[in-house]
Amino acid sequence: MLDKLERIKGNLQEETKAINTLKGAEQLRTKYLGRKGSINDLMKLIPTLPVEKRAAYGQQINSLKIEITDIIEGLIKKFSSKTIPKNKTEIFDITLPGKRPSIGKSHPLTQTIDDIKEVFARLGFDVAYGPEVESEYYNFEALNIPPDHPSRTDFDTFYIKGDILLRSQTSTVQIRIMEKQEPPIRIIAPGRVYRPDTVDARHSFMFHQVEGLLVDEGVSFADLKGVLNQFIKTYFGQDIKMRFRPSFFPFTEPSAEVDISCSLCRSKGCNVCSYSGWVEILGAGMVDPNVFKAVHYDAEKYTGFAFGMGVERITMLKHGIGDIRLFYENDMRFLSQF
Ligand code: 2U9
Repeated sequence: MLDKLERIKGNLQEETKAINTLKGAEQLRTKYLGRKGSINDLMKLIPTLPVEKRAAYGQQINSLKIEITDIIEGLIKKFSSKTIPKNKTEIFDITLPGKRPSIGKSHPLTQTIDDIKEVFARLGFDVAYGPEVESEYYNFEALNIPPDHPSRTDFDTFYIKGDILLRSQTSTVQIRIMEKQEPPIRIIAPGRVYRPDTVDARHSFMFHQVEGLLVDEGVSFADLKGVLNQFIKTYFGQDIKMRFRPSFFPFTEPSAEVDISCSLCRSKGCNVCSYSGWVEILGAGMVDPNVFKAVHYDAEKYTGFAFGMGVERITMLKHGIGDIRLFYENDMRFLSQF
């Protein structure tokens, strides 16, 4: 009987040398410790022994079982730690929550354009779009910009071929709408514009504008102020102040540059407002009668106002963004903040 125990132990030690996988170790456990395994076979022999020998024999089988268990458990542990990283499916935990797909969001410039559209939609303005490749006529002539104006040189405009160019303002859209429609007109024109500026923290060769135009009988400068005041208060905050400074644009007369009280420092003074408490956000004025002449509107009957703003500029002012290039780099560390 003791021989048998020794033989089983010897066999196990031999077989152990050939085991090099988790599966092999588990097969060994079944063979020696399973229901039909060697240890159970030995147990079954106990009742056949003389009563006085049964206890001692039982103890020897138990000791052998403990020894075999130690050896096999050791093997299982050894190959488990090797197998898991190789075969990841074995550690797949089905109780873990699933991976949430990221939903994405609009670009900050799109958000600003959407906000602007919403304010002006409430004031009755439609949205109009037009081509980015334009002619000199729509970009300059119809807007009363004379042939010798500096903005018409190739330092300030991207010419493609002959009089074909990349539009430098979205006013082209308003001209096209006025050619097709009689007043009343109430539109905003958002879109990309192009100017050959050297790229730096404040300039880009392409940026976005929103321009607005309202034409009807009896429109006054007071209407312009009322509409812009409404926009500024809704977009920047009810406590923000607005001021008009006289200016000149070929397409509006009279013209003004419009400032707001600095929303970043609450007019206390910071480097964004150059410690003046005011920042310029747009240009505006009453449509010049020469522009009406170009689109065959009766300038005696109709008056109108127009305004234009840079989308990047007002987004930077609202959020305190110090570099325009951040908008174009597709860096999620920046974009995901909005
Ligand atoms: C028509 C007639 C007049 C649009 C206007 C401005 C003043 C203006 C600048 C703001 C910052 C351009 O992006 S910017 O550099 N725009 O100052 N724009 S009035 O006037 C028009 C538009 C259309 C038919």
